[in-house]
Amino acid sequence: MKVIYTEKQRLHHVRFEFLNGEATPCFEKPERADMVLSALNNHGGFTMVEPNSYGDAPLRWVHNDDYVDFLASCWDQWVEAFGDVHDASPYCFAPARHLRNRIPKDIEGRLGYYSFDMTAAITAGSWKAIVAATECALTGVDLIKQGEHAAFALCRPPGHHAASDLMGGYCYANNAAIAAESFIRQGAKRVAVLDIDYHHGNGTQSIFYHRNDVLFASIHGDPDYDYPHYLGFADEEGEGEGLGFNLNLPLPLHTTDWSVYEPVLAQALTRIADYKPEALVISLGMDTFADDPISYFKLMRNDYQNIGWMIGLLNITTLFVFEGGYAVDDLGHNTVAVLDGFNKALV
Ligand code: SP5
Ligand code: ZN
Repeated sequence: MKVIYTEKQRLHHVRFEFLNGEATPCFEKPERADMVLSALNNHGGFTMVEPNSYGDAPLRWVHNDDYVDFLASCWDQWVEAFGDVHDASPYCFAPARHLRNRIPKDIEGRLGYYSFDMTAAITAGSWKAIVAATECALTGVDLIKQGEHAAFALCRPPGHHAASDLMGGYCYANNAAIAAESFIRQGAKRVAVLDIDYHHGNGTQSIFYHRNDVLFASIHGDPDYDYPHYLGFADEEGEGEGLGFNLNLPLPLHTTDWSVYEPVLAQALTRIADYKPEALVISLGMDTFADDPISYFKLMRNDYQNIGWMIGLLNITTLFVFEGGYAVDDLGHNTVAVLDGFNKALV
């Protein structure tokens, strides 16, 4: 299987995030990708590929122009105001957007306008890394269009929390949504996105909520009790033409082990098979692992092999897009287990 990765993604390295009432070193860090790369190398059978250049036009397929322009210009505007000592981070937000949707000129006003939380800071190299991550996903789509049955886009920063004009949850550009849209723009009539990150893919859901050409299915911790708190409930089924094409499968935080997870994964895969998509995008979050430092599910190494196997049995061309996962010591092995299980289902 081909793996698309570039060192350019290292340019994004946020120092602190806000967690449990304090500033703490950011869990989403470049070492995460290093662990996956070394596990892929140790395992063998994976071919590393550099991404092609696509520029920022594909971001604009699913994100607003003004939001993309903001991402591109944020760091320079921040440095002008505050220097380059601290990462650019919001302190206020725009819940009154529905009353007055006005974008202020000040950088702090703009940061808050385009954020839904305090865990997506912008650093000197963030914009280059954000574009590079989308390019990894887009290259994966093009490899599949050229005949690969599957590919793995090792993206950083992750993307599934990013909405059309909002960043948050370590996410800025929605790599999986851009990949799905690329399949559509290259002629696919139906694409499915299966999000198995521990956290609900609120960004991806919102991007495709009114559409029936992209089915979104997500298995995640119950948002009544965990992040992203305000979306991800079972009664969110899509709207308008999109009604019936959004499937949320929230699970209890502390009691979800393989025996709970497996039948729900089977349910999601059945829905996807019934939809008959021409391509499948997996938002591959590894934070469902028992030892993840910010999540509560209890999946184990062997379970990841099974997840990959079950996805592989669908026999649909599949792009894996890396999302969360913060237990760095096990992150590589667990990720490889998914891809290895997928490959074993094919033979
Ligand atoms: C890409 C990704 O995995 N982003 C996740 C960001 C989650 N950040 C918020 C974590 C909040 C943890 N608090 C849990 C309290 C449960 N009651
Ligand atoms: Zn997550």
